[in-house]
Amino acid sequence: MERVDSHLNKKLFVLLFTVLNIVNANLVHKKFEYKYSFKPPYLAQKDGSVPFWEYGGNAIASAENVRIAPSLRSQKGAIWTKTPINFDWWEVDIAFRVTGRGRVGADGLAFWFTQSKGAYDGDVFGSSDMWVGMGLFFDSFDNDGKHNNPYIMAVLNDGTKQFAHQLDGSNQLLSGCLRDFRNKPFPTRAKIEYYQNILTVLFHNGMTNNEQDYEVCLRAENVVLPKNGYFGVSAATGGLADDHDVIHFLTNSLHIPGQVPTVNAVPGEEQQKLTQEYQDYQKKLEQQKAEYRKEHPDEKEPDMDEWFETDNQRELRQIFQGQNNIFQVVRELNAKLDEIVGRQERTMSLISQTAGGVAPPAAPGQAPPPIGDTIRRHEVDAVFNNQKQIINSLGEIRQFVLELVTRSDTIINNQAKQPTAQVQSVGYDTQSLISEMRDGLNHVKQNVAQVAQKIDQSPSGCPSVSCVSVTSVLVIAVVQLLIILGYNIYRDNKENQAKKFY
Ligand code: MAN
Ligand code: CA
Ligand code: CA
Repeated sequence: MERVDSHLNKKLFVLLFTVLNIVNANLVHKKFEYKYSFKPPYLAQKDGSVPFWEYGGNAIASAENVRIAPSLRSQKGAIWTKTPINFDWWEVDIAFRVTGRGRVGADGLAFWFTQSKGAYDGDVFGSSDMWVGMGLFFDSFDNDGKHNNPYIMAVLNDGTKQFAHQLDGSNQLLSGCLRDFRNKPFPTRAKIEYYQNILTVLFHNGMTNNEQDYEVCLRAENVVLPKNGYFGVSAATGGLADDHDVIHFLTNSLHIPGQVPTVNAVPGEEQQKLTQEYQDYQKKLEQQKAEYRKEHPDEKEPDMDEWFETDNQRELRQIFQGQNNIFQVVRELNAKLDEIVGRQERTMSLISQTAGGVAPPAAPGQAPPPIGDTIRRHEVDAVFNNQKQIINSLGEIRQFVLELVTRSDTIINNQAKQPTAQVQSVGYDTQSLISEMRDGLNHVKQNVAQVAQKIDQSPSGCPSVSCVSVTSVLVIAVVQLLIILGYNIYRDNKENQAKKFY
């Protein structure tokens, strides 16, 4: 019961958190801070400078990225904002690539927000130790041999602590997560948010190019960072080396609802500085143009149209981007569909297994196999066929029985008509013969009795006429009877033999 309650509480918490996030997202005002950002194309200018940033050590900036530390042994480099920030809360999105040919690389990359700018060749991932503020370290190399790198961690410092490089800062970190960020197909990304003293780090593992694929790495409350600090990125290699490239650094200031700065509220002094900066850049550009013309007097004035895209080019680019987006969406849908199909197939096979016997997978375009104890089409057909066969057999049996009946009827009739048939075991003639014999014998008996009576009535002594004795008469009668019986048996035998042929 308690477990159910805690589960429910967790769910409610997640729901509340999501709702709060949505409400926050709708209310928090974001402003892009170009002076604390860099991105391609034209990330670095021709002279190699990155506007509003300063870099040093082994760092090299190009039009496409800033290589903070190259894949050579013992390199250190860093890039820092020129000016401190003038807002309290912020969100920074950095896209970077840590690449190297080794199975293990080193040493890693650091994102900084500190009270003052750090060094360009320091001891902590290429920048200064004993910093005041926060360092977010992407530590590739497992110095303490705990098999827990690459690791991402936030470390706070009040300027008093030395970073324990050999322990990978394991006793100093505020919070962190174990994530691989080396050699990914797309740039890895981190979104670092500092809003109302809550520090949140989201990480994108670079396995897709999808903006939605961030996941939480760490979240810490009651974090106090310096006011008006500097942003920086540094990197270092050691005995092992990776390339450490930052592709973009995009800063947004975050403003609590009701405290949103008015758009034109640029202080006069600031405005003047900006105008001055702009004019300086313009001058520099003109100078460079003049120098170029001097060096290449034969060359025509470059066609300015080539420098900018035409309407058609822009339209084409937009179409291309739109198509790319559509392609991306279709690919995601495809992946989801594959996942659904996979799940369905797994469920089907599980169900058919539990129902007894594994069903064959459905061929594409066919109906999926039936589940549970429902009957299948081919089984229905088989039942119908069996039924048909049974009906046919029954018809044949009926026919056979009818034929048997008629035949037996015929036989009975024939037997009734034929006096020799076995129904009458004794022949008709024999019966009449026997009754005739019985009658004859009775007649003989009567005669004998009459004779005996006459003898009794007559005076004693033998009659004058000669007479046959009784014994002789009886012997004659028995002989007669035996002859008749013998004849009868002989005839029956003959008839039986004849029937066998019939
Ligand atoms: C050497 C040293 C370490 C470093 C590793 C990995 O051992 O330079 O400081 O972390 O190589 O590069
Ligand atoms: Ca390390
Ligand atoms: Ca470690």
